[in-house]
Amino acid sequence: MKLYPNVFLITGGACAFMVDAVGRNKNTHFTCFQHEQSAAMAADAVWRTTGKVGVTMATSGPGATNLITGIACSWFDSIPSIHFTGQVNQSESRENLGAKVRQAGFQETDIVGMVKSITKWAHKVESIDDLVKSLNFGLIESTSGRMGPVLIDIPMNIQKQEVTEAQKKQALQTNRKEIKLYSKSNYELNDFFSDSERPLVIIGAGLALSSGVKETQNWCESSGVPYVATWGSSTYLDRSKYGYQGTIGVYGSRLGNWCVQAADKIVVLGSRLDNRQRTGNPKSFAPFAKILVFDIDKEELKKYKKDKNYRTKRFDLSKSSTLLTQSMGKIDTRKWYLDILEVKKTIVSGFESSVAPGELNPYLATQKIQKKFESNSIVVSDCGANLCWIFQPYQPDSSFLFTAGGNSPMGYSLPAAIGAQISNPKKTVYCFIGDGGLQMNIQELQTVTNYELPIKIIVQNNFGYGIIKQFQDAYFGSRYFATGDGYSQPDFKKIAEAYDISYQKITNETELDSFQFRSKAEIIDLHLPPNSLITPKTEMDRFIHDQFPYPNDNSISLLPYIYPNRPSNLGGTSASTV
Ligand SMILES: Cc1ncc(C[n+]2csc(CCOP(=O)(O)OP(=O)(O)O)c2C)c(N)n1
Ligand SMILES: [Mg+2]
Repeated sequence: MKLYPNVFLITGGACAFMVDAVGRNKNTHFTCFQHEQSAAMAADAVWRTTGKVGVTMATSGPGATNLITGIACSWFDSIPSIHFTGQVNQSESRENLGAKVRQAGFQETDIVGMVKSITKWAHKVESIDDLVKSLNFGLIESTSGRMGPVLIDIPMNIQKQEVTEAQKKQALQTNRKEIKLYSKSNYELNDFFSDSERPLVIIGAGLALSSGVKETQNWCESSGVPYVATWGSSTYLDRSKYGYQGTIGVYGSRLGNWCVQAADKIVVLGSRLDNRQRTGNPKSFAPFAKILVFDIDKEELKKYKKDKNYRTKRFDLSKSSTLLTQSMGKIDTRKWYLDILEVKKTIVSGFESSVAPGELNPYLATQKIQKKFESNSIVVSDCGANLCWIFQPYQPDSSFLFTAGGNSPMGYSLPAAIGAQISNPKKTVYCFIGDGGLQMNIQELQTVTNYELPIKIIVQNNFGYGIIKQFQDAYFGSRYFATGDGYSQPDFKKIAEAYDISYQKITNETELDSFQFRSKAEIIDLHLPPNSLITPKTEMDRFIHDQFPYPNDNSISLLPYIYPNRPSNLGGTSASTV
């Protein structure tokens, strides 16, 4: 458990002392961003790509509040990160006045109060002693149990104080207090699956973050239990293995979803099964199955209390070896595999995009570009249709692909790619992003240029907010308010020139086939048809395996089991569509 020694920051009056301290310390460095949001997103990416904890610094008020969207990315995906904000001198603070005024010191803002609900721990330090303790506590808190971000707010007068040698030692102390967590081994999986005909394991990001994927995959392969992944975990898997059946959820694969819907026993390892997985109608999810969920977070498990099909176990998945004590070898899954193979044959390849012949298909474009990746590269994907066009057709290879799955803000992938490139200087980093997303953090192109980061930025340019347009097609009579009507974009060639970044445009198959990545930073402007769609996709009130576009009116009949009515009859209300 280590802090990454390069602090991502924007300076300001209230954090100037600590920025100066980082600059003077020969063991630490800093990188200047153009927006604090980006600094926080980049810090999030540091942990995802190195396992070291990313750090930001920001000034009080607007600097601190700008961090929030990035902090939320770490919070929802359980990623450690530490954020230091400067605060006004204690003597100038509101607390000193004895009155509940909005603000006393210039730019004084209660950032701790604001981020309480998106951090594991947020604390305004009261003294230099408290600061030293907070550093240790914050690091432990961020990286233990269900991990997440921490914020430490430091008044200027405390920043100015000197730390003694003894205190320094204490601050750098890395011995981590083990938090005791439920690691009982008792052949749980074997017992649960022993009377199953169609067992399935769902591998979630929680298992991946706990480094348990490899072991679990081995267990599944040797036990004959097929398995599926969420998007968050899929990149950690060896997706070329026999037992792997694909991703699940609203934007999951047809086969993966079919497996969930047909299984009779499902074990879930570290997935919170949110509405991207189960849709807005959780009852329509795995209607034939008894489901056993393992999770470290007891609040996540409370969700299932009222559903008799679910059993739950609070469990630290970093101890998954104790769970997977031996391969099962008890039940015969040959028939189950035959069913799966049969369905695999029936299912259309999946990327039945709406584009006309000769136009660029966003799915095939991903696969072609992927073939040009350097080995062991890092790939970051953004938000919207472009995210689906990466995750859905992604082929097994040596790259590491990630996105901010839970928060999914437009504009994440550019700063995240910067964080990944700075902390992995020897790797090639590819940043995929929509035309809309690029405009959310476009200022960071200057960071790319300033630090000469050779990031390849591929703009999946469909000239609009594609994912929302598809939603408007389905439910708003194709009225493209604020997605086509009102939306605009600059000429990315001119943008590239302004930021002194190399530029290539790809508008057809020939150009796609022949282009080569250059060695320095570049923008590759991939022109896609504005009407490119996300396929497959589960629409409102449908089962997850019953995805658009509908191969025939009876896609449910793909199942060799008698199936309940569509979920609209199951009493659900919330949509899960965008
Ligand atoms: C910061 C932020 N604002 C708004 C949204 C809602 N939203 C999700 S996707 C999207 C459109 C994205 O457009 P673009 O980046 O061009 O991606 P496309 O769907 O066209 O591939 C919007 C507005 C969001 N996720 N994040
Ligand atoms: Mg777009």
